[in-house]
Amino acid sequence: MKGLVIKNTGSHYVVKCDDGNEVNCRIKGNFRIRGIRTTNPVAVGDHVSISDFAPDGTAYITAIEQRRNYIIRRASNLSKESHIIAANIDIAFLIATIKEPETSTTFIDRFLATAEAYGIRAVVIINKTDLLDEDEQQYAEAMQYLYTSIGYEVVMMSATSNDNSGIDHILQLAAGRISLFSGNSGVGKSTIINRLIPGAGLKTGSISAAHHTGMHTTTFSEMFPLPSGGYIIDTPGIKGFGTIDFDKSQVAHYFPEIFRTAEGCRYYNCTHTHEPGCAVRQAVDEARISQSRYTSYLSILDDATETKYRKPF
Ligand SMILES: Nc1nc2c(ncn2[C@@H]2O[C@H](COP(=O)(O)OP(=O)(O)O)[C@@H](O)[C@H]2O)c(=O)[nH]1
Ligand SMILES: [Mg+2]
Ligand SMILES: [Zn+2]
Repeated sequence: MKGLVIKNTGSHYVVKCDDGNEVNCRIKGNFRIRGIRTTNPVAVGDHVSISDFAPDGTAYITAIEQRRNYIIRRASNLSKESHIIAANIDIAFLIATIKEPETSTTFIDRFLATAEAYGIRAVVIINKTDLLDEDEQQYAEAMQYLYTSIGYEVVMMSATSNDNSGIDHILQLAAGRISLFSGNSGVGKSTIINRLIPGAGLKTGSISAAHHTGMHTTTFSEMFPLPSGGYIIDTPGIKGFGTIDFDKSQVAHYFPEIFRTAEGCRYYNCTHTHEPGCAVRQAVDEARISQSRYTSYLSILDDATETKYRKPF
């Protein structure tokens, strides 16, 4: 029988079978996927085959279909092992806020660059617009303009207001798809999911943030079915995609406007930092590329490794 993994509790998996039943499954100890060192070889979003039931009522996952993509984070800063957060994601929503808390543009840009690297469509949600005074509202609109002009969809909304337009917009984007919700603690992820899925009953509000910052955060993922079809992945304690090791020569590929502009650079391997004839730096000087995006590019470049980045899928 075949099905979709909708929950990962660490020791077992819940598989929604094609016949509609949900089955508790385990994996055999020696179940490994070649090429990945991971703490969990199976993740939510995986399409799997399962065995007949064992006498105790559980079944075993016997095979995983090829993934279109998957997102990982390192199990800990020191570890070479990765944790797969989710597989086969269609769309990634970044929930950002101008205040309470403030989401930095570096955080947004890292998220967007990582989504580009994974080949996952990304949407920016600017939530809590009800809190903004006139200046802050203008700042939010400037952000919306910036990211829209690069090619990203931006939704402005207030999850706690009666206005449904933001929620409706997300519903329309998420229908029939597997969606990931990311963002810093306190930006309103759970509040939004509760409105998308009446009855989801996610806890909201003052956060056990302290519990979510440690290296050893338990990372159980769950997918919630949308009434309109599709699933939303809630990843407690995960701020974004986690760190991926960018290769220095690839970073510019993940900033669409920098990548486009780099065609005009004198040197094909221009890093857009110091080279003469750099079209990117000229565009920053002339404000055709935003300074904040360029700063984010430099900060990712700074962290990136010289070694070749291997696409994890
Ligand atoms: N004023 C305002 N508060 C919001 C909005 N969305 C969420 N909140 C509040 O922000 C706090 C954190 O929300 P929560 O959904 O738990 O954030 P999460 O940590 O991202 O899941 C809660 O007190 C929510 O009621 C909004 O649009 N406007
Ligand atoms: Mg939450
Ligand atoms: Zn350049």
